[in-house]
Amino acid sequence: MSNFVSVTRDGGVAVVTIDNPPVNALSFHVREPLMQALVLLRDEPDVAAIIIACAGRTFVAGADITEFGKPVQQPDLRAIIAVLETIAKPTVAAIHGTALGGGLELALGCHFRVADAGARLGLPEVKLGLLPGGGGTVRLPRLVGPLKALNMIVSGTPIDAAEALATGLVDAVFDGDLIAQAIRFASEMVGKGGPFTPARDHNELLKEADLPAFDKEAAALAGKVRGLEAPIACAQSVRNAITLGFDEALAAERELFVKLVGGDQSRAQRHLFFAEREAAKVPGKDIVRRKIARVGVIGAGTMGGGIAMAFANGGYPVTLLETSREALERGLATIDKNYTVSVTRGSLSEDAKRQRLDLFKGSTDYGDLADCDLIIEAVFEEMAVKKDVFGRLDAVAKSGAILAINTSYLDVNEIAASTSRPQDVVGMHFFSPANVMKLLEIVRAEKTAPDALATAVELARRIGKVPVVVSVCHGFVGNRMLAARGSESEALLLEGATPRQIDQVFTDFGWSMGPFQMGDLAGLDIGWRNRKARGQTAVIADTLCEQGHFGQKTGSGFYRYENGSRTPAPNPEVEALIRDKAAEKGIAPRVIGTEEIIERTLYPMINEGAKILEEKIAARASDIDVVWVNGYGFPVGKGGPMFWAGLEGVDKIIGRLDHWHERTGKDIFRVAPLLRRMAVSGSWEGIAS
Ligand code: 3H9
Repeated sequence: MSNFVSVTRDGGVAVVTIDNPPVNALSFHVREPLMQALVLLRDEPDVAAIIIACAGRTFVAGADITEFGKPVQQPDLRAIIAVLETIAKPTVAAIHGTALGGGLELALGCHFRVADAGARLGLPEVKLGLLPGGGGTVRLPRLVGPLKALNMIVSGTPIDAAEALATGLVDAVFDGDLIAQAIRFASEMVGKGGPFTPARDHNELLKEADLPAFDKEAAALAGKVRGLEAPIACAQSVRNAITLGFDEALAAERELFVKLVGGDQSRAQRHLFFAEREAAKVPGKDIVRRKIARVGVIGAGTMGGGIAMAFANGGYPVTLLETSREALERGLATIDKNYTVSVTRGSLSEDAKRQRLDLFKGSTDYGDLADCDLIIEAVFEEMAVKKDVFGRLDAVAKSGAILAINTSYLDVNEIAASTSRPQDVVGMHFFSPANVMKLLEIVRAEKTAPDALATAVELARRIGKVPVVVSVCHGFVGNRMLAARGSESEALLLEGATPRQIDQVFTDFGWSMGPFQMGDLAGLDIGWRNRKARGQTAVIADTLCEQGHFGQKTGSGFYRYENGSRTPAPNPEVEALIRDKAAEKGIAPRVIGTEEIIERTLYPMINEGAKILEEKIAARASDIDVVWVNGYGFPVGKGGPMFWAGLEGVDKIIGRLDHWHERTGKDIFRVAPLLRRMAVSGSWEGIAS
């Protein structure tokens, strides 16, 4: 029929195959021939049943996201599903890989769904700031019940084939040749005879729906989403499926979809979807990746243990090295305990825990790292200590092994130069807890070989991380921009703001926590140690640390944490300390407004981001967004600092930075030339050279 949709026959069963690599998205060039095929097959007397299947690695993974924001070309997905539902002969979706978003909605338009045992099915639109706009919110509740549908649609998390079978989303699960078995299934349905009922006419589960229970669950979910519109719209739309007739609910879904797809939050989240994928691309066409079969981790403390778990979770055997048996036993016991917590929470099976623990081999002998293909150190953040470790590694690691430095600030070039093989050295800046946090800054040193870099990036994706390649500078992308924000947060305190007020501005903006709460959580001593190493000061934070107040771990920091609580309570001593220090410096407190807090904390971050781009520490503005959203909690609905700069208005940002520079003379407000170029061109692209 076309390059993208073909039809084959097996007796009376027609198999329509979509072939639109890489993920069979429902682009216009697929929808048009698909619609034609369905209309033809519907009316063809020799065809008794129709199967919709896909070539390649997956069933349809959704609408084509690149088409959003452009005029819709007909037929759209809704029109195709409407035609599907006019077909009297049995229609079967044969699902392998992932049936996501519009892909699952297409399948919901069929009378039956059969799936490969490894398939996953879901409606992840919420992660793009959308709701399922092809009838998913109206049809899914009819098959799996409103509560299950609500959870699937608001979380966006796919379910596996076994669960899909148990919930009634699919009618059969097969191992082996899916198409052959789907054909058999379709023939059986033909044999049984109709009429066949499409999902739209299954109202049984809706009639039984308990609206108060639904509303309670929806309210609980809404409480978790902090300023995001899409999850609320998703819940509303599923509720409409219960309270309105099918067509009315479908029309309401459309209305909500159109509103979301044109809004800034969805634009921001779509930007992040592509930005994450772009960030994982390393230039250079035919780079052959090195083979990584075993990973070595040096240091079994919090960071090393977390890194080791991250690799074991990705299926890699790990050699974990410590200086003493006791430290090693302690580290392994913590890993065991962490997995046990996951089992207790139900997120890991006992079997999976055992399999992961079996991947660990503990050692206190550097010689045991000789069979590792990548070795990452997580020892104390001090140049001399790291160089010592790399000297030892140099002596034992096999030729071609990648040697990775886990550092937040140190000069990776200097450490690489201290080895005999700088081409094999990269930086891998994990974020704590390393088994949980997604971001991984991969540091390309001056002499890092392209294949070593590409291997590290690919490995990061394999273990479920979001990698971003950065070059060497103090603090790389994330911590360097954080420093710009941090110094001004302190200055605002001295001028009259309180930690709680500043943190509140951040949470109102959409962050999960503000800078002071985050400092307390991470441990104020980390920044203190780093400042001391660089001869820098932060009056309030330094004084707190000198007095032993490191944040949550000591029960007090900018806030108080009574009786081991994690909930911050105001700390009157800190407020008094701020007043004293301000008086010492002759600063008279004044009332500080929300706008000023934003201008003096977030605008300098964007300015620093522009400098980072100018210096080619990051390759793209969108890489910076990926760092901030995945590593530091920048609100996804705002797309990261550089994307948000466009929403806020770069002219406005420059105007206010100029104002604050004139007023304070501080370098963080000196506008980067690249930011001025961005104001003229309106885009970050193509202005960094
Ligand atoms: C939707 O369906 C709305 C409807 O309800 C309403 C309609 C009216 N479109 O992730 P990968 C590209 S919204 C366009 O690296 P993996 C991706 O950019 C959609 N492009 O592969 C990348 O391109 P490149 C709901 C897409 O194996 C390449 O494919 N669906 C789309 O790690 C490979 O992607 C979703 O949100 C798309 N829909 O993971 C699912 N999807 O090579 C989104 C991917 O140039 N997709 N691309 O960088 C995914 O979650 C993953 O891609 C998937 C495969 C799990 C499928």
